[in-house]
Amino acid sequence: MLPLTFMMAAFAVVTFAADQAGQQEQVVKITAKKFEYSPNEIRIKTGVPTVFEFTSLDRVHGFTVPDLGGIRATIEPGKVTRVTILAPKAGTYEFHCDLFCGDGHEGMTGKIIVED
Ligand SMILES: [Cu+2]
Repeated sequence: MLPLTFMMAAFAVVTFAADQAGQQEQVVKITAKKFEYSPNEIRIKTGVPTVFEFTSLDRVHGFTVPDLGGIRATIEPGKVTRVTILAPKAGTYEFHCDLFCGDGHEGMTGKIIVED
């Protein structure tokens, strides 16, 4: 009878620590459709440029963040619309659709939560 051999496997858990000083641009993909953005709550860091990549699943929608210098974009179906967000300070910044897209348009909102 052959002795049983047990092999011990060691699993190394590799953690990637975010390097605050050398942070790369972040990309957040967001879809827009009547009458919501998904996700509609986005967390970013102060001072880290974050590219929002929008696609529309139905029609033309808008995107604006009044408290971040009035940054805005028009999101057209069939293409990717990129907007770079750079928040100078922590806080919660509301965004909304600024192109009328039908009944329910008023509720097409979201927020950007900026943390240090
Ligand atoms: Cu709208």
